[in-house]
Order: sequence, then C-alpha cells, then structure tokens
Amino acid sequence: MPHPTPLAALLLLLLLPLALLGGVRAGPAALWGTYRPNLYFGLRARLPHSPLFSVAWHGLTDFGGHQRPRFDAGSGLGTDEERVFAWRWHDGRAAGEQVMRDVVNNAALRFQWLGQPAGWGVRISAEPIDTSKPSLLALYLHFAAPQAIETVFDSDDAYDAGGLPAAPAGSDTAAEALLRATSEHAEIGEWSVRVAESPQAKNVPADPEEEEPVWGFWGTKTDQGWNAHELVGRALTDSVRAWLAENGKGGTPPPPASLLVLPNEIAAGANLLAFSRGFKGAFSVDIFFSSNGSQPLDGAALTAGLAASREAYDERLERTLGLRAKGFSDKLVAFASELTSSLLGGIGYFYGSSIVDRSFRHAYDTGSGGGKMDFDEEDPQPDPRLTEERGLLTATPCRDTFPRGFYWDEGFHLAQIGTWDNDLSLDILDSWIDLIDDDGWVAREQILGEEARKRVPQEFQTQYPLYANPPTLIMGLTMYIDRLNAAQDGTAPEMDIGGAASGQQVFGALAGIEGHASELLRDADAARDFLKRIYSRLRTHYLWFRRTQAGEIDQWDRAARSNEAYRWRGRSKTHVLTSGMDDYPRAPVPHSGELHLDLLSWIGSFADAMRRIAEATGEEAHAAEYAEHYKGVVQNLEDLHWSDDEQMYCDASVDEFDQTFHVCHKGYMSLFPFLLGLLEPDSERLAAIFDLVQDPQHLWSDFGVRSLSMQDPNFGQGEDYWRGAIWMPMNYLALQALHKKYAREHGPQQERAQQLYSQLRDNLINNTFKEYERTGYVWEQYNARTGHGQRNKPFTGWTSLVALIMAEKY
Ligand code: 6A9
Repeated sequence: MPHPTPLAALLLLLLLPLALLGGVRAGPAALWGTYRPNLYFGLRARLPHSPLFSVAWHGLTDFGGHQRPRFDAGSGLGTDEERVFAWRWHDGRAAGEQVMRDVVNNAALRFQWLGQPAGWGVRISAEPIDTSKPSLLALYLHFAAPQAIETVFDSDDAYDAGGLPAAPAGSDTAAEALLRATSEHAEIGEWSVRVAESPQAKNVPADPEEEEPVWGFWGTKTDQGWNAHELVGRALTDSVRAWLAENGKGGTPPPPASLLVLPNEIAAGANLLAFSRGFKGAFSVDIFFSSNGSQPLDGAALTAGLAASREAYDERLERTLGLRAKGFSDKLVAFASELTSSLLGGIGYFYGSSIVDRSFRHAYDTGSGGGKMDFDEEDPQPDPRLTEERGLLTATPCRDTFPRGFYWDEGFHLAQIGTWDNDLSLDILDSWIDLIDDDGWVAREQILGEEARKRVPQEFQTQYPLYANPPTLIMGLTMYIDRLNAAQDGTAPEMDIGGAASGQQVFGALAGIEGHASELLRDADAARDFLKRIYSRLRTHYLWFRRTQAGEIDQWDRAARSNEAYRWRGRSKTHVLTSGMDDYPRAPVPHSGELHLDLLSWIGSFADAMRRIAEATGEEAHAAEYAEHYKGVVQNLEDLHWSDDEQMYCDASVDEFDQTFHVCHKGYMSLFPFLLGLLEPDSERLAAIFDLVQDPQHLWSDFGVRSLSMQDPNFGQGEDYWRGAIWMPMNYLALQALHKKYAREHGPQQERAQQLYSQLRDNLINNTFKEYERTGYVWEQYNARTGHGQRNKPFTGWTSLVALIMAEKY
C-alpha cells in the first residue's frame, strides 16, 4: 500500500485489531515494525511519512565519547568490539529482542520491542560488561514526525528544572511517566509517547552532582528527522563550545557527564524531539507509543507481552525449522535462531525518490565499476535524475554496510522468510513487484529516500534502466507454490495452529505471531487472487528480461536449435555487476556478440517458474509459451555453451576476426545448469560437473564450494570478490538442486548426489558455526583456503541461509 488515503488507513486501523482478535490470519506485514534496520534501533510505520523513533548512545567517561555515538548500525565501532549487534529473537511481526555488546563503553545493551496494531512498547536496558570498571552512558531517544510534536511537562517547575523528576524509586507502575509528547498524523491520527523507568529499575544518574535523575531535551523543526542524532550531535557540540567560551580553557572542566547534556530548548513548531539522560551502571527505561485504537501498554504489560511472545517465538521456530527434531544441539539451534531473527529484524520499509539515469536507455552499456565497454563508440552524457517517490518493504543484506534492498539478494531472503511466515514473504514480494515499471524494469539496488542514500557513496547511487540482476524473486514464488501444494495435503507446518499461551491470547489486541496461520495458504481463493494479481506485472518483467538482455545469436557459427541466447548489459572490462558475481572472470575483451551462460540459465529458470504460475492461474496459452522458451534454453545450453574440449559449460564470445569461442573458467559459472536444476537427472553432464565440484584442487573445500577454481589464473586476483571465496547463496542453490532433484530422482548420479549433498551440507554448517563462535558473526563470504569469514559483517542476509540448510528447506 504505497499511498493509502487517510480514510483507507483509518479503516485499516479500525479493522486491524478486530481481525487480530479474530485470530489465525497472518495477512500482510504489520503497520509498525523495526523497519529502520539501517539504525542500531529504529521504528517506523509502513507509511510514506511515518512518525519515526530512534535511539543513540555514547560513553560519558571522557569528553571524546560524544564524538563516537552509536546511531547508524555499524557506527562508532572500535576494533576491539566483538558480537556487536544481533537480534536474539524477532518474530518478523510484533516482538523481538536485540542485544549489543559495546565493549568500548563497557555496556551490554538490550532492546526489547513489542508491537501492537497501532502502537508499541520498547524497553532499553544496559548492564556493565565488567562490573569492576566504570560504565557511564548517555542515552538519547528521538521522536520525529511530519507535524509539530508537543512536549507535555507536568509543571512549569519541571520545565525550569530542565526536565522531569523520575518516578518514585522502586515504582512498579508506569503511571508516573517521566516524559510525554503528543502529535497528530494524517493517517495515524492523534498519537502520544511516554517514557518511564522500567518496573524495578534502579537507575542512577551519571553525573555525581545530580540529585534527581533528570532528562535533558531539545527540539527543532526539520525535514531531516530521520537523521536525528546527527542534528543532536551539532546541538551538543554547540553546548560544549558555549561552556568553553564561558569558562575559558584554563578552568577545571566539570565531569563530562554534567557537560554533555542537551540544551533544554524546544523551537516553536518543533517536529523532532530528543531526550537524553546520563546513566551510571545498569539502567532500564520503557517507551510507549500509542495512537487511535491501541491499548495503552505499561511496564507490567510489556514484561508479560515480551515473555509470551518469546515463548510463541520458540515454539514457532521448532514448528517451522524443526531443528531440535533433527537433533541439533542447543548452541546450533540458538545460532540458527539468531540468524533467522536477524534476517527478520533486518526488514525495512524505505520510502522516497531514487536516482536513475535514462540517457543510456537505448544504445549503450556503461562501464559501471571499472571502465567503459570497448565497443562503445560515443561517450554518453550522464544524466542522473531523481525519480518520483516510492515505497519498499524489503529485507537487507547487511545492516552495517548495505542496509537497503538488493534485488537478487531478496529472492534468497524470501526463501527463508517464507519458511518462517509465508504471508510476510509474499507481502515483501508484492512490494518488490510493485516497483517493476511499465517497461518491466526494476532497479537492482533500491536506494529510496535520503535516509537510505546517506549510506551509499555517490558514485554508486545511480541506477540504469537497461541493467538487470538475476531474477531470484521467482524463488520466493515457486517456494510459495510448493507450500501451497503441501498445504493442500495438510503437510505444511504453517497449517498447524496449535500452541502455548500467546501474547495475543493474553493481551487481546497484541499483534503477536502465535496462532497466525497463513491466509494465503489456507484460503485457495485468496491464493489464486494473489497469483492473478501479480501475474501480469511479472510477465512484463519476464518479457523485459528477454527483450533487453537478448544476445546476438547470429554471430555464433554453430547451429543452435533455438533463439535463446542472452547477454548481461552493463559490463566493463573487469566487472559484470549486473550478474551479481561482480568480478567473476568473463571474456577478456567485452564484445556485443558475447553470450552469458548464467543469464541463459536464469532465463530458463524464470520461464519454468512463469509456466507454473500460469498453470496455477489458468493462463494456458502462456503456459505453453513458457514451456517452449524453457525447451529452447535447455537446448542452447548444449548448443552454445557446452565445450567438448573442456568438458564444461562456458560463456561464449566472438573475437576480432569474428570467430566464436568459449570462455571457460571453472567455478560457479560452470555449474549454472546444475545449480538451477536445468539438467535432467540422467544428463551425461552431471558426472563432469560433480567431478569439478568434488575436486579439492578446483572447487571443493571443507568450508563449501569455492566460486572459482584454485587452478584458474584469476584465482585470488584483482578485487578478489568472486574469484575463489565461498558464498552461501550459490552453495544453497547447489544443495537445493541436489535435494529437490539429483539426490531424489533416479539417475546414474543419484547416489553420488546424495553423498555430495550431505558432505556439502555438513561442511557449510560446521564452518559457518565455527566462524561464528570464533568471531561472533556470520560473514559475507568465507575464505577459499582457510574458511575464515571475510569482508562484510554481520552479513545476516543470504548468509543466514545456513539456518535453512540446517532445516533442509529448499
Ligand atoms: C557499494 C559501498 C559502505 C555485492 O549483497 C549485495 C550485493 C550482492 O547483490 C552482489 O552479488 N553485494 C555482491 O557482489 C554488495 C554490493 C554493495 C554495492 C554498493 C557501496 C558502500 O560502502
């Protein structure tokens, strides 16, 4: 729902609690969520101009602490930090708990969140990691909204005193709010927030001079509320400067805890409010947001709701992944749980314009990522422009370095999210499909709005309407169709609605996940409607791929049985970013007659998925058309891409004498027809492929299948991104192909496929878990020789697939 009208939103809000009280329907994603995964902790509603909540903190032991704030996920990390942040549990809809070890500031922090249909409660607590050392933190809470926010002070005295008194010590009710603020929102209506000490908390001020705990405050009018802490940081710097100006540099400065407070000023019409307090040692505070229709929470309800949601989470984890039943140890179950939760907690809602350059539309490929294509004759004039504003609900690969949507990562995310919560995955899929334009194009990287853009260097911001990326979204869809079939014979775990007392049963209106069976699995009509609704846009997308990425087959002198041949647009001499395998070696000289094996394979896989959807929605003529395309793809894998000399599948190209040749680099590329299940189980090619996969000199390692053979001259060279390192998504595809097809169906390689499957699966689980125990993270990729995690972390996007691999869900 990219642009809900106020009336529609109001209806939604009125109906939502009723629907939840009625139980058992999962339906679309929740309105409110931890949908700002680019921050350590941030909440928003899935509305274009939502009120925003975020948190920041820094150390108060020295004057430099405020220059190392933690706000953007990944920011302010010291080198000695470990286990930086992870969702210990998160149900994707209504509750979760994130932990963070801030070693530099000697604090273990916990962020607990409980969602409601029209509100939420959050508990933020911290404890010293080492109790023999000081732990002094400044905590900041930010509330931003399109409309002015009113701060409610209990009395003028309170305002003059620079904040509000705390609730009486030991108070176990939230009746005594420390802070309150209210505002109006076009879609949400009237809303308010309260901040209170958590029940039983014994919060101690950081400043020894301070008798009563006092919150500082600051309010400003801005259209950059999403960037709250950067703005707060400026206000802080101003107050430190003011102190210096008044006291001179010679005077003895007071302790940092008394100096680093907000200026206690609120500008007229302020729509960003920040509150701050310094704490010594352990502390805990609760924040409650409520709007029309939500049941006000208090500390006790928050505690109980979190406990019930946690119980429901554990139960659902076993019901959907079945890891205990498979005999995994507590530690491995906790590992898989944290990965699944961190993927779910990485779901964001992004809204805003992006940057697209349409000037390359017709004629050119550009050299994004390293030089222009050699056959470009003219320099196209760059013409990047801001697009209209759009919204996207999406998971994210890495909250630290890539906190935004990536098209081909998302198909893998959907495989996992769909296993956990079918309807949530389809809502996300729907959101992506909504972005496909009338031509059929969708940008590979979704950088929507200023908040997302802040995290991307400028040279990477522009997207090009001729550029593709592997069409993995269909994986989210074919896995749905598989689940649908399983649901019809009653074997889908989502169909099992039993369970322990839930957040929902206890609190009525809580949007807990427990008891929410999938609507789109239970209701055959709803399923059909959904597929029908997305079908035509998907078809446009499919036809866009076929049209814009078509290869020049006539340059190929061998007789090809079909016209199926493709070339990724947007390659440079060294990189084909669009393929997803950025620097995987290709033909040394780019040529317009080049044909890419991986893209042909993806198109085959896309065609087959389209056939399944067309069959499910009764589009029979189309189904036949897709089947024909698929057949042509499979034929041309042989006719264009199989090299008899090398006994492997290869890219193809054309040299300066118009001679065609194969471009063969043993690695993920050579495996594509197998990875995507395009070979029949009795295919003669399988033996050669398995030889390559299982050879330790080439692709086989104790840690997973390598991207490039150790014998290839490009192994470990250049950027060394896809030139040897082990990547989880490709290993997942290999296991998927083995499990669903080659190990299951009868054929000469069946037994070998079974062995390969279980060895590879064991290796991937063991190594990622070992590395997780050693480093505290899962990583973007694993070293080809040592298996060590490397490059970006915590990479809880597709590396989290290891949890699905444990569960054997493909
Ligand atoms: C660069 C630099 C802070 C590269 O996981 C997302 C993608 C994959 O889709 C792709 O296959 N990653 C893989 O080769 C990361 C891409 C990051 C591009 C943006 C901006 C930011 O530095």
